[in-house]
Amino acid sequence: MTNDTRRIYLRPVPCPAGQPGARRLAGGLFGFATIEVLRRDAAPEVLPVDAAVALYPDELDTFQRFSQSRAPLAGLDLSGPRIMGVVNVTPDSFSDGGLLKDPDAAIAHGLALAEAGADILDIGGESTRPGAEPVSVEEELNRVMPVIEGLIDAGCDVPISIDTRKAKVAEAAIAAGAVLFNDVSALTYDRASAEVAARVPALCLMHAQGDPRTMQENPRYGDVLLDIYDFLELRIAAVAATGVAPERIVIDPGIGFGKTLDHNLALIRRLSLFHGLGCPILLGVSRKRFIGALSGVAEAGERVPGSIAAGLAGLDQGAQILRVHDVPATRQAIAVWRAIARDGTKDRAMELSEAVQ
Ligand code: HH2
Repeated sequence: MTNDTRRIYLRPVPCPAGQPGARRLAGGLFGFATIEVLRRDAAPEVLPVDAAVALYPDELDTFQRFSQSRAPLAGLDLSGPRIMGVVNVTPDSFSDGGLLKDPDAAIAHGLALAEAGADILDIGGESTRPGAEPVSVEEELNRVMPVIEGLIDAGCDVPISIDTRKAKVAEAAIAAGAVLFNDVSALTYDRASAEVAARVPALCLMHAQGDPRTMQENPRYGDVLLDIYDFLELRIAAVAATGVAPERIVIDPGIGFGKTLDHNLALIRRLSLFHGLGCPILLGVSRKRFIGALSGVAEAGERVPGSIAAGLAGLDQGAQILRVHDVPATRQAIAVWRAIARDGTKDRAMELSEAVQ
């Protein structure tokens, strides 16, 4: 954490890509014509892009990262939003623990999510909900491996992600065919993970404050958005130094992992800040506790509408991947959202040629 009060942080403010003067944001559906300048010790300020570029020449690389298209992640094109479908093979996950009691049920669920439009399947064998107890490597392997192997044997053509903090679990999953190592500890939990990450096609670095057992007790930040930016920046650099090309990294602010309601909302509101790190952004809001707090819905499985509202707010900030339990509902929401968002992405030449026809 730098906590440098003089440091400036630049956030591209998303707008329709067709807006005059807009540059395309991370090669996606949106553009940006203004930049919000954030500091730890001053109020935010919004400037036109050209003015910001002129004022902050040292930040040229950051400006370039705002507009660069993101490389495909494990073969997935990221020019539009992607859905990561959750398959929790745990007895205690906060919203679906114990539902997939045996590997066959989990495999069938994964195949159903793929059929319903999931672009990636995230298989997890250890709950990281607030208060969760860790499980052993052996237990986690026993939970996830039959599911990963079963999905691959069943001809599942959707890429598989392994949601684990443990190098041995990631390694076995990758050997069986998983292509994304989704580590909610950003490789800080298990020393051996860096070596595994160097060999995996794609890696998700997520921010968490503290351990699941205690993380919700009293989460604190100087500035939640800027602290997490600093953390992810350091983790990307550390991982890049071990040989992982930045194009293989996806970043995630870790909604609900050591965060209060206000922290979660601040992160979603200004999520586009993280485009400055040059990696695709993954957002996991699905059914989480903050949605219950905002809506008064105690039953996690009934938080689908709130999850979609929060997910679409993330897409409005240019997030590339939504991690969700409810794939069909999310897919429907994205289809409508996308048709509305897309209007602004026509380039001027295309609009003019349409106008003369
Ligand atoms: N959230 C959970 C687990 N893994 N991975 C990423 N990258 N981002 C997230 O937000 C994220 C995650 C928690 O959700 P869930 O898997 O449904 O619950 P549990 O940890 O109780 O199994």
